[in-house]
Amino acid sequence: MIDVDKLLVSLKQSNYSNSETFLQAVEEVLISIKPLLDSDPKYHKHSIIERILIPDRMFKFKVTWMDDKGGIQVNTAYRVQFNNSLGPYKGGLRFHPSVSADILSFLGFEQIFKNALTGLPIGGGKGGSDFDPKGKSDFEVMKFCRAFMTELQKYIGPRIDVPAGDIGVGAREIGYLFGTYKKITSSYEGILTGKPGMFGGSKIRPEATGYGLIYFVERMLEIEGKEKLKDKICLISGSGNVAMFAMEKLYQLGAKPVTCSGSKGMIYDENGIDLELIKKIREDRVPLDTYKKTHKDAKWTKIEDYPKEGNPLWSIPAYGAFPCATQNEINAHDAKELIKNKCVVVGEGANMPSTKEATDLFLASDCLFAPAKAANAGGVAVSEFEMSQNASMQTWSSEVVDSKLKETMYHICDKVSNTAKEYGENGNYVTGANIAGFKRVAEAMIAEGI
Ligand code: NDP
Ligand code: 2IT
Repeated sequence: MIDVDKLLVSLKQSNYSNSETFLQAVEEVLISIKPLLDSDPKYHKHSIIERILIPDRMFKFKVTWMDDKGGIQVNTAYRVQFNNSLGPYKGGLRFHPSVSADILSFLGFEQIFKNALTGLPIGGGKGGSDFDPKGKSDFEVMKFCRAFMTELQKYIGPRIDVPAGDIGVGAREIGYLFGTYKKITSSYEGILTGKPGMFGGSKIRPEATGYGLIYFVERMLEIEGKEKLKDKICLISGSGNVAMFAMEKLYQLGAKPVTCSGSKGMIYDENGIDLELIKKIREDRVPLDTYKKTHKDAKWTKIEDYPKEGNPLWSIPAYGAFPCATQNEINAHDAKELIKNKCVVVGEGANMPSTKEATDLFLASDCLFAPAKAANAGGVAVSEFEMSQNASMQTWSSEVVDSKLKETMYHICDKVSNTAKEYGENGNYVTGANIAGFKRVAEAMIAEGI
């Protein structure tokens, strides 16, 4: 039998001792799959846990580029190829100053199980750099992307590893990265997803993570016998790709998102967030508090004015809460506030936005909790649809992609809910997601041998 507690203690004392975020993700998975590990000795016999915790490989490389003033800039970059038992490594690229081996290991590890949950043939990976696109000119971003891809192109390929976007990497960056790959290799291939449409990008890929999140939560509410989102007040954090399209889908369903945020602060607009304005703010790359100029009733709270215990965004009474910014953005205090205010559902758009303590509080409460690796899988699912379209030189319509996305999210939700029931944890979607995702990868690892 696998002694999960002993394993966690030894991991914390091992080479991973400085990988706090990675260990947080590992702990959640290992604790919740205990019922599965105890039910069948084959996972122990094939050393699946020991094997799955170590990435197949991790590249670390230097990116040297020239800024607009002629100064030489240096960044550190990585690609973690975690597990390809189910298909080519697949996962986003993050450009943010906080990027480190620890952060990308956590994201790559989560991605294995998320991708498995989609039921599609994709393995898990992640990459990125500590480069900050904020405040850089388009030309500087292009030069960074050129230098970054000059190295990354050695390791990727349509059947090897297919990166996409994540924080700080959107259509502009993907366009430059794609252009560089093409220039170096002379090959016009689907080596990235989330591409602009003119390079073979799928319809609905920009919308997919946000829309998928809301489809998942819609289904979860139905399964759990709760009221639909129509007419309900919702809280969103973040104001990037995932946040914007989660808000768009909420509006389409008749709900009212009243908050959004960024790294400098948060907006609370009781009348409902003006989504077109947020899109314009993002497009023009201007500060989020620009919103206040035209919306005098809205409240802007600077991050410096947040109370030290937590984020005031989560203290606003609402039916649904959708963290769509970054990891560990909901702490125990925030979770208590949401629970106290009788929030009915928390749907994680970002990757691991709730701390371990916050997750435990949600699971012990009446608040439904849709964990990231299930609820935000819509983005990577449509990325796989993009790979399919590229491989067969086809272009699917928005209607086709959207209906396949919805079907996929409903299917994941049903699978997670049924798996939780099967292992005696009815309503615990964390256990359901971890067991269902792990099982699919483990079966493949056993079948392929060592
Ligand atoms: P974007 O770069 O488009 O937006 C990120 C948003 O989060 C911005 O509003 C940003 O604010 C805010 N943010 C980022 N870091 C911090 C921080 N440390 N503190 C406060 N706010 C922060 O990224 P995405 O929308 O693509 O990604 C958001 C989350 O969703 C991430 O966790 C990502 O891993 C996850 N995700 C993304 C998918 C995708 O398809 N894009 C798929 C699945 C998950 P500001 O602009 O001020 O920095
Ligand atoms: O976290 C994620 O799932 C993503 N950033 C999207 C990955 C992808 O390959 O589309």
